Amino acid sequence: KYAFWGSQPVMQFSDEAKDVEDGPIDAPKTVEEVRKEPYTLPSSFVWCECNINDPHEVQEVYTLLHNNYVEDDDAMFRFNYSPEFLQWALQPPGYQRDWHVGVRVKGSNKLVAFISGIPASIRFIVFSNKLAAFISGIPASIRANGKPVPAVEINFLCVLKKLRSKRLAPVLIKEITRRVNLRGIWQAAYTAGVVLPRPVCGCRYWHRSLNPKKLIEVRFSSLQPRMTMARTIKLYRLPASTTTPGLRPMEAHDTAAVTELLNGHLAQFKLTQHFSEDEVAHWFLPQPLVVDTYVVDSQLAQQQQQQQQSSEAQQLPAGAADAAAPSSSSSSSNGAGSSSSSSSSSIVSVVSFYTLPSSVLGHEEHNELRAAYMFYTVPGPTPLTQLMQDALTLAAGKGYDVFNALDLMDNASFLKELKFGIGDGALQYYLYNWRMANTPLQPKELGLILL
Ligand code: YNC
Ligand code: MG
Repeated sequence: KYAFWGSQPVMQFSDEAKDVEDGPIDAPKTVEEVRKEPYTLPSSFVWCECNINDPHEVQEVYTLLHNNYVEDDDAMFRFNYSPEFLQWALQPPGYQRDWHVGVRVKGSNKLVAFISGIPASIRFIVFSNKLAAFISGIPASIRANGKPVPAVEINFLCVLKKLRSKRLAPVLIKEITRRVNLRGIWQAAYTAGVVLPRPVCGCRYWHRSLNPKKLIEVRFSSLQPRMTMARTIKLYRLPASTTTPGLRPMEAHDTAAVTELLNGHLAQFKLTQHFSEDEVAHWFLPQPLVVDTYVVDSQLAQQQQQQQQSSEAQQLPAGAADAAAPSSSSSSSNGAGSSSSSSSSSIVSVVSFYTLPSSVLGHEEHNELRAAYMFYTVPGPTPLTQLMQDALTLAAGKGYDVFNALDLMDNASFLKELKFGIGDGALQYYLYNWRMANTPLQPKELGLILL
């Protein structure tokens, strides 16, 4: 069992006793010690770099994944990452083209396998249990001592269906590891549906129906006992507009403020990512059908409130306007005006989601499920449930069929109230060449979202 993973520097199922210390598993190495030649492929295949900027090459990766990437257990749905999404996901600041690794058939040149790595600063909390307990009275921003470690996130491992079970995957993994090590990076994070040695955290997906009729038609969900379609549609109906004052799409000039909010918020989690401003601009600035980010702008909220007050005042009989003004200004209930941020920015909250449709396999009427996935969110003074209700409202308005979220970070606090249902199957988080004390983490201790 685990012929490959048993030989790798990952936490093993047999070594849980070692989990009192944090840090690298392998003895430190230098770049000079890293093997210079690519690993050997079976003789009919060759390595290639996929140029994701090239419309033809990104289409080749798209097609490989479209036909061969992750499916649900019943083979009814398959992830269908769009070419635009792949360009976003694979080309963050500092991306390396030789970490977009393909395998082609000699002669025909057909792309038959792929694996990718992207740079990311990962913050691992490095306290032993005792120290963490002792220190938990100290504010999270200080407690999260973890200096971010340069690492990679590995994703989009895929082998053509016809070439499965031939041990190609371990060769792809060793080759990307070599290429990452050649640049002096020794740690990685990745997720998978399968259980491998040894998860640092196990999460579950939850699903919120936005278009219940279609979800039932494609058998993503089923009509609950004693529920009619009409009642189901009514149950999941969302308001026509959002409720948080000052909510608007993120713009480029918000980048510094969002970076500060995001890193400050994420510092409380035991395993998370640290973002530079360039990375925030890349990962969060809205791109249609790729990523959507909204901010709560307290200045805008105030303006909206004043506008509302003056229009209310105009509707009141003469003399009543003065009396009405103070009471309505004190009725601001969402707290968006009370930024506690030290900077001068008026951004107090962030909410984001990305677009990842699935192909519906073998259905006469429908061929695509339009899914939004919750990305990083900073509630700030806005109640998280309210912020997420607005995200659902926005996603429904944009025509998504379902909104998905993991049970990590503080998400358990809103999932049931906002009518998410738990999905089948888990998403396991893994670290390469890093041991963490006190694993598995609870999902609420995890602050890392991979695409
Ligand atoms: C998987 N998902 O256990 P053992 S997630 C990692 N991640 O090894 P073969 C996997 N390993 O048990 P196949 C894996 N699935 O002998 C299987 N394995 O130790 C292990 N599916 O290899 C498996 N994409 O080539 C076994 O299997 C060995 O032909 C068997 O290929 C596997 O992207 C796969 O689910 C997944 O395309 C390519 O089934 C294929 O079945 C496929 O005989 C559909 O492989 C798509 C799919 C996976 C999505 C993902 C994250 C990948 C992380 C890889 C590990 C990265 C480590 C860090 C590297 C950088 C380090 C630095 C610094
Ligand atoms: Mg294989």
